Amino acid sequence: MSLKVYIAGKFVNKEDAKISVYDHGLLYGDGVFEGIRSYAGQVFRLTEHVDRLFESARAIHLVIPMTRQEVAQAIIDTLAVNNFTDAYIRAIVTRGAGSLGLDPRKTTDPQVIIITDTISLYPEEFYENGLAIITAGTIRNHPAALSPRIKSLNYLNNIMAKIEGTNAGCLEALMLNHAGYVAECTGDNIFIVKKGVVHTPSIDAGILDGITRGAVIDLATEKGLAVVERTMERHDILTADECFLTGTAAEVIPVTKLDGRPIGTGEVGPTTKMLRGAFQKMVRGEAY
Ligand code: PXG
Repeated sequence: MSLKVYIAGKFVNKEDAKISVYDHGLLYGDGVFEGIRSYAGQVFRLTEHVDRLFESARAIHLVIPMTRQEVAQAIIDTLAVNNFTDAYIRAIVTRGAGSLGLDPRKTTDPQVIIITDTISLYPEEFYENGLAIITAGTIRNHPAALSPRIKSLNYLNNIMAKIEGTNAGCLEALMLNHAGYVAECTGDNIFIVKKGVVHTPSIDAGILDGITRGAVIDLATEKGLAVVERTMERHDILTADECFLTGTAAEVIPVTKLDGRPIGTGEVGPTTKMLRGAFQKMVRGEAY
């Protein structure tokens, strides 16, 4: 049976899920999206993802032609028609088809698309041994140009940094902000552990307000750890005891090397292991 995609209020076979070549989502990257997971039949933090989708849309002056409840229900229905319990969900809202010009007023019918598929994770060895990452020369978008808080269809900033990582043989790359401080990775937020305290860049560093980031801050706090959101320098990572990334696809993944230099002992640390284990239980609704 073919995978079903939600588009224009209907479920259609994957091969038939198509939008106009005049859609400004394609022509200009004019639109927003979300990457979401479901575990054991439950969508993880669905309300937060739907809220962020609507906030991203609001920030780009795009009116989603559905209510939050309708979008949430469409996500649940898309999982159900595909019989998925553990899946990756991509919700997309485009500006809609228009003329060959930037003006969003010349577009009609924003497209709401929901794709669910199986998730491809980082290979298991990286969860055991940690990722090696590099610092990309490409800095994160200046918040006054395109706020990194918007999950927009224009990911070129991150893609340029991702290419730098790939060329250096790394699966992720660290991005600094316009002021030279640590921002985030191309598709993940970053944390360090130093002397038992968890540190992560604050949202005003110009980063995506990651939903996994929020969940891990809650989790660490519940486990009695102090969590500090602050301005961070690359120096802080190079001198940390532990480092890890958080993201919908990655969950909690250790980083053991930055720019060829081992972080801490160069092995996955105990706090990272504990948080990863607790996160995996939490998302499945198990006691952690
Ligand atoms: N920073 C950026 C720039 C992201 O794109 C995160 C942090 C983590 O946020 P969440 O809310 O997921 O904890 C992201 C999310 C992909 C992919 O296909 C990337 C993301 C989400 C889903 C899929 O690489 N990035």
